[in-house]
Amino acid sequence: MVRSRYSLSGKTVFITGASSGIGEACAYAFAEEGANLVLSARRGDKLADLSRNLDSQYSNKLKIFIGELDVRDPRKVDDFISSIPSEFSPIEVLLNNAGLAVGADKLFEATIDDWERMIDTNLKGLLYVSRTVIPLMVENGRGHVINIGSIAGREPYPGGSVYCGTKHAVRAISRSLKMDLLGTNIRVSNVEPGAVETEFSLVRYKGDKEKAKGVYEGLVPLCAVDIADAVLYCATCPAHVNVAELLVLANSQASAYHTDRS
Ligand code: NDP
Ligand code: 8X3
Repeated sequence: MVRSRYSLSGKTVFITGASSGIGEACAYAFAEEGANLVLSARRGDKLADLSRNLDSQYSNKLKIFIGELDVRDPRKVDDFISSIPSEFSPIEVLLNNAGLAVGADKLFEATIDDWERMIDTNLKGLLYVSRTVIPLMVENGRGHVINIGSIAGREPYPGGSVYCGTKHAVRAISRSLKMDLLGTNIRVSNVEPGAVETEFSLVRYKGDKEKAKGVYEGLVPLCAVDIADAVLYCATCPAHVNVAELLVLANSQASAYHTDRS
């Protein structure tokens, strides 16, 4: 038997944090499916490059709307979503991907500013975007919310108290949201990557390239495309299937604490 796939051709996918890493890889993956794209992040120059590359790769056949959006500001989230041209309606897939870790300090030594950046982005930002987009999906009777969680949402590790806390919250929110949406056709998936080599560690270590490189030393980590594959799998399952949670680790990683660096 061949797996039937949910078609995304001509449907709209809205990605937060599309300017690099997993979000960017997902933009390419959804483009390959023929989806139209709404791409947001704070770095507009990166989005413009991405949009140009997609236009040239797909000969301007896809509709792409890009816009700068800092998900930490609820008013900007509302304004951004109101500014999406009507030709992109309805939004079929919302990929809540924007997120970051800042620092890896012990809880009692970390700075409040680092905590606030993580909580405001990973947790509150995801909530603001979801609160604005999901009513449109409910009205339309269809949709799929895909949240990027993390192995850190299952296993806390030292130096990760607040980052792990935000990703545990994303997991809980994903599960509650699905309960809230029972009776609609809307799906909710929580995709939970292990170590993926992106700009993530460079951001976490505030531009320290050596420290960032050290995270992946000796490992064969995941790359962003591996997670885009997992996201696409969730989004293309037949409409009666909801992949609720998907933990994806590199073959060299068994848990947050067990990695093969040989
Ligand atoms: P990157 O740093 O490469 O990408 C993060 C993306 O989030 C960027 O596009 C960035 O865009 C965006 N972003 C950050 N802050 C904001 C904000 N306030 N508003 C809007 N966009 C924002 O890292 P990844 O691709 O690895 O991270 C993507 C997601 O995957 C995150 O949620 C992360 O927690 C999660 N994850 C990553 C893992 C990893 O090992 N890499 C493992 C598990 C989960 P810009 O700076 O332009 O705003
Ligand atoms: C990122 C993965 O384990 O570095 O969410 O926190 S980890």
